Amino acid sequence: MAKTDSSNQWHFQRGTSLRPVSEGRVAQLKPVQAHAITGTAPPFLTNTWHSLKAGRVGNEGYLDLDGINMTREASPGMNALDTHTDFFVGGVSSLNLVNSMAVENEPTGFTGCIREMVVNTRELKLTVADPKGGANVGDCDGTACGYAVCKNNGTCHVENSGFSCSCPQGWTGSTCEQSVHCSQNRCGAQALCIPQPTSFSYICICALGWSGKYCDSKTQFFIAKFVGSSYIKYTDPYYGRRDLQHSRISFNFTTNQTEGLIAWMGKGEDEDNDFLAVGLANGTLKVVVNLGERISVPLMHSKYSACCDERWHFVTVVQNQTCIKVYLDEELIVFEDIDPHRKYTALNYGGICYLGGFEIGREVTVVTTGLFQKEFIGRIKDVVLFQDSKKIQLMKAEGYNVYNGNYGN
Ligand SMILES: [Ca+2]
Repeated sequence: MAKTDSSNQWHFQRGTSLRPVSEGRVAQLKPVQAHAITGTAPPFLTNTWHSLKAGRVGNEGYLDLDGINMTREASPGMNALDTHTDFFVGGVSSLNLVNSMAVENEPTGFTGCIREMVVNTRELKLTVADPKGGANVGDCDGTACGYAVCKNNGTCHVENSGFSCSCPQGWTGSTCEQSVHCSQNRCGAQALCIPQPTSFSYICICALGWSGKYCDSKTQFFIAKFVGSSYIKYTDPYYGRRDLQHSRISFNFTTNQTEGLIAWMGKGEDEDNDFLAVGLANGTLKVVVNLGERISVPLMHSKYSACCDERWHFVTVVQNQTCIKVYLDEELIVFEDIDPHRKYTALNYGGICYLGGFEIGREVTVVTTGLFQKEFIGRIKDVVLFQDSKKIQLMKAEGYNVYNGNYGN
């Protein structure tokens, strides 16, 4: 890919700052998107911003500059890229680190401005506080109107005293960060205000352990009720000593819905993360396990309907390397080897277990890439990880919009 005409090659050299230098080869870009906006460097002397996207789909690498796309096939034999290394932007600590295959001439650092650096879906904050380190980097904009100072499509104006934002309709605050419907809300400190534009009003969504219209009453429970847009994020304190080749999760649930993600063991941060997921799809139990590269297919068993009857059901999922067993109401309903080649055998779930869904604003369909359609509505209790003798303490987790389900509805 590097041996193309000179203009394409320029794109590349700029593109090399997008990926970990230790990987060396351009064609090994991640199988998902990375994009950045660069500008003001020769031969682009126009002081305008340019949009650059680079990535890989299958064995095709692509590069897109201001909407003009260039796609080439990668070298054969590449099927994965480990990007869990340091990311360098604009240059590296030592130019000796740059693999000679990545550039045609001597490597040099980037001169110009870079903003909106997004890797997969996560933006790298190019601020003083966020990166691990850096040198010789200054503020680029030079005015108080830096990149994305005004939120929600507000327009920034430079003022003598700094900046001001003109906010679009429905938004207010000095940086347009607040919905007008929430500008005078009564939600307590343990709550999020969610604007309801259709009713010109708002609702309060309570942090785990709080309840009431304004989230000002403390609550405790052992049965968690998920009402929609609800989630619990539990961090496993014993993760460091777990045997990740033999994992297990069990819980009780009840619902009247036919769709919903019940439990997701895994960080869910990017699509390379391992996970073990349990939920409902079309009214039946669905289990999906990713031990690496998403090579296994979802496991379902339509014979045993577990939904909609509002009765308690007991689920246990056991992973012994690549063998997965699923028990529903103490009956074995799935027993499958998801990868006889044993390419990946450990569930590296990062010590994170989500129940019911993900953080507010992170849609279940997006995070699960369509494996599950929506968040869980119903009740969950008795969650046990591995062979622990105790249930996890729900009240010690992080969560929102989860309420006391101990009694009745
Ligand atoms: Ca793994």
